[in-house]
Amino acid sequence: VHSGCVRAEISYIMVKPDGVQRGLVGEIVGRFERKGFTLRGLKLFTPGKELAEEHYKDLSQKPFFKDLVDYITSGPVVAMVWEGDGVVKSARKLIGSTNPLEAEPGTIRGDLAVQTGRNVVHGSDSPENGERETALWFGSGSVEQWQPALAPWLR
Ligand code: FUP
Repeated sequence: VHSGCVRAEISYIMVKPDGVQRGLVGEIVGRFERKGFTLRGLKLFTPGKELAEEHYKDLSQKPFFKDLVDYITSGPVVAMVWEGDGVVKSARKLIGSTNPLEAEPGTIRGDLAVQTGRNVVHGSDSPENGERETALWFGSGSVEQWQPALAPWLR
């Protein structure tokens, strides 16, 4: 339960270009909906190099950085913001390990992916990065504020 000025936790979740190309958007969105998180923002577009580099700036020294940026900018992604108590950690569990071969069955990557470099979905790794990435992809203050019209015990 959140009172007026307390900001709920948000995570930036993205269906990567391989997920969009493979027609997995509905499957992935559905898992977050069924879990019970609240969708705050969603858009489909092809990100530019600058945006992808900023998003993955912590990995800029890694040998796979260029391939990663090429992959993320290769076609449309579905950028989303999901809100809820503990959403960052829970989303990481729903997504599964970075290497899909090590991801548990039942997770998105465990069920739907094979290669680390084509692991279909991104999820923020901390609440701070949830805020940072949301501001980066959606602009600060641009996500929708709404409450599901269901009674809390039905969410
Ligand atoms: P994750 O938080 O699970 O998305 O993983 P990281 O932030 O460590 O990595 C971000 C992305 O870099 C991964 F989704 C895929 C890519 N990557 C590689 O291509 N090779 C690696 O060895 C590690 C990550």
